[in-house]
Amino acid sequence: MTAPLRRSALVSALAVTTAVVVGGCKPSRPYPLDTLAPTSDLTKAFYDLFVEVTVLDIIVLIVVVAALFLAIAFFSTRTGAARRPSVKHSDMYLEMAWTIIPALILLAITVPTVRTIIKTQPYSWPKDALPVEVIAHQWWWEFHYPTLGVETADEVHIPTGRVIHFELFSKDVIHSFFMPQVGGKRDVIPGQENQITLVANVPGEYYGQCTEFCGDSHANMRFRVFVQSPADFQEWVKHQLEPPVKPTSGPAAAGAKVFANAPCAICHTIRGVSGFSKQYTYGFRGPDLTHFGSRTTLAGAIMDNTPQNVAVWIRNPDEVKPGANMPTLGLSGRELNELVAYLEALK
Ligand code: HEC
Ligand SMILES: [Cu+2]
Repeated sequence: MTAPLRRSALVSALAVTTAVVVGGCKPSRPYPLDTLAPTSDLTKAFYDLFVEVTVLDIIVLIVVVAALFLAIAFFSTRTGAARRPSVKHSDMYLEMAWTIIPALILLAITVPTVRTIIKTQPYSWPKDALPVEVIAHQWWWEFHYPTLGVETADEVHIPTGRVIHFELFSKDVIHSFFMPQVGGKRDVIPGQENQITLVANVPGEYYGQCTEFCGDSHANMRFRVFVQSPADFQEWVKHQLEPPVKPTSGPAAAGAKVFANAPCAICHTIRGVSGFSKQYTYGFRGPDLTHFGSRTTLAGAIMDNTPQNVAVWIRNPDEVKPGANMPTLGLSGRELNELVAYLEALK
């Protein structure tokens, strides 16, 4: 009698250890691409589903492992004389049991899964939702706010507590829009409009990343999401709508001239100063630079926006980001420094 008792103690110890290890897997913050730290209704719905299914999985695991250990404990050969298993052609009850039980488990997973799928579809959105157009390019993200007249790149700002309606378009190949803590992931497909609706709840700076392999610099196609209080968001919009800074003296003013004379202007819009012109660029356009200096990152959020990094980028974009669709224009020395001073002045 003591042997099975010791064995059942071992079984319970194993079950408890498993539960503790699995339960302890939730990492501490901050991990920027962590999907277990939801900050919107959308990511919360995914997270809840994940927890529900994981709990069910653990219950199944415990039952199966316990049955296995009990079988080992009670049916192993003890005397050395091999016991032959009974031979049966079939067992209707056993077969029914192993068909019905898995069916019930699958049903238990299906119900919350389908509920989450329905809950996270952008079937309808309220009239006061904020539309944000997301245009994916190899390898950067363009953001338009059609109702606000704002245009920016690689850094999207959204207010808390309001339905955001992302409309996803691609200029070239299939990309995927993913903000692990805020929302997504949804494919961005040329010739088709996909959508995401969500309400963000927690102000902060979050990471985004293209998650569909889209060419050489796929891994360099990142972005940032700034979730702001409605008042801070209004402030940002107001600033973005202001005309660009026009420096009148110093290196920045000289840089404005370099910008106008170099081919930068045919790909980059600076509102009221330059505009993208398709005929020279074979359709490649670059990010709107009207308020470039107010962005914290550049080139698909792969570098911090510092004068040094901007100079490195302009000197040779391809070296920073293999395959980048911005040409190397051979600028260096004073011209380059003036150009950088101008771009950074575009706060
Ligand atoms: C043929 C079009 C083209 C020309 C000409 C061009 N660029 Fe670009 N530029 C791009 C593209 C495309 C990107 C985005 C690259 C990426 O991130 O993959 C870019 C990105 C940038 C960025 C980073 C912007 C951001 O928000 O991430 C800066 C700054 C920039 N260009 C400055 C310049 C300057 C200065 C010149 C002129 C010396 C210039 N560009 C000429 C196409 C062009
Ligand atoms: Cu991509």
